[in-house]
Amino acid sequence: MIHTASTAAPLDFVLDGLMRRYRERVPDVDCVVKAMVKAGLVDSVGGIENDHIAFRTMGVPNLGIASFEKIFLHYGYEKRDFLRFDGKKLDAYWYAPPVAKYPRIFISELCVDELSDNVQRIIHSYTDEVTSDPADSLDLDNGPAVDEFLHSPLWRTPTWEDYQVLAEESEYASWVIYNRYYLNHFTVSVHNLPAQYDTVAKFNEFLKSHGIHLNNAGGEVKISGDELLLQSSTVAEMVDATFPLAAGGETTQQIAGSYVEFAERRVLPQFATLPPAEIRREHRRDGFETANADKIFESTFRDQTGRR
Ligand code: OOG
Ligand code: NI
Repeated sequence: MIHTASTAAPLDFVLDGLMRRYRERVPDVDCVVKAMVKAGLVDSVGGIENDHIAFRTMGVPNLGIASFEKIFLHYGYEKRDFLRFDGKKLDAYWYAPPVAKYPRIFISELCVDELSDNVQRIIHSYTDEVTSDPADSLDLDNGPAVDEFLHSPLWRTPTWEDYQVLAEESEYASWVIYNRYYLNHFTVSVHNLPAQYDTVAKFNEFLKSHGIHLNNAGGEVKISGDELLLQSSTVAEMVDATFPLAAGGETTQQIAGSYVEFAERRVLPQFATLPPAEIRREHRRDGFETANADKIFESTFRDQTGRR
C-alpha cells in the first residue's frame, strides 16, 4: 500500500472533526472567519493557513504526552523541541507535520506529581479510571474511531467542588479535568496575508475593530527573543458546564473553553534577500518560544477571562 494513502485520510478526518467541534464551541472562530471573509482575505475557514493546533493533557501513567502523541506520530508527525514551564508546572513538545499543508501540533502536559498532595489525590481520583494507555487500543488508521476517542470523556465529570480546588492551585488542571482533549486552539497564520494585515500588530487592530478580546498577559503581542516569532491570542470564551455537586444534584457554571491564536513567523536572516514570491515555510522561523507560550496559556485563566 502507498504510505500516504494509509496515513493522510485518517489525519484529514481527525483534523476536520476537531475543527468542527471547536467552531461550534468557540463563537470567536466564526467571528474571526467572517471578518476575514468580509475583508476579502479568504473565501472560507478552509482558506486560512493554520500555523498550529494545541492540546492539553494530564501527566499521569497511561495518559499525558506519552499517550496522546502516539496518535499524531502514527500520522507521520515528527517530535521536535521540549519546552518547560516551571511556574505552571508544565512540560510540552511540538511536532512537525508530515506535509507542510498540515498544522504543527503543540502538546503540553501537567506535571501532576509536582502539585500538592490534595490536588494530586483529586486528579488521580478521576484519571485512575484509565487503567491502560487508551491510545494502545485505538485503531489509529480508523479516522472515525480516533475522532470519537478525542471527543469521548476518559473519566467522569468532575464535581464542582473538585473543579474549584484544582483551579485554586492550577488553572491548567481545572481546564483539563473538564475539557479533556477538546481542541485548545487553532492558529491563524498572518504573515502571508495582504500587507495591511501581515503582522500580528496589524492583525490585532483588525481583530479589535471587530470586537475581539485579546489576551494582554505580558502585552498583546508576544515576541520571541530573536524577534522572529510574534504571537497573540483571544481570551478564551466561556462555555456552560454542568457539574455534579458533592452533596448530590448538579450546578451549571460558566467556565473557560477554548481560544484562537494568531502567529507571524518572520523570514530567517539567511533568507532575507529572497524575493517575496519565493518565500516558503522553511524560510521562516520555525518552532515555539517558551516565554511567548507561558503567557498564551493564560488565555484560559481567570485573570484574562474576567476581562471579557
Ligand atoms: C498552549 C499555550 C502555548 C503557543 O503557541 O506557544 C501555545 C495552551 O494554552 O495549551 O499555544
Ligand atoms: Ni499556540
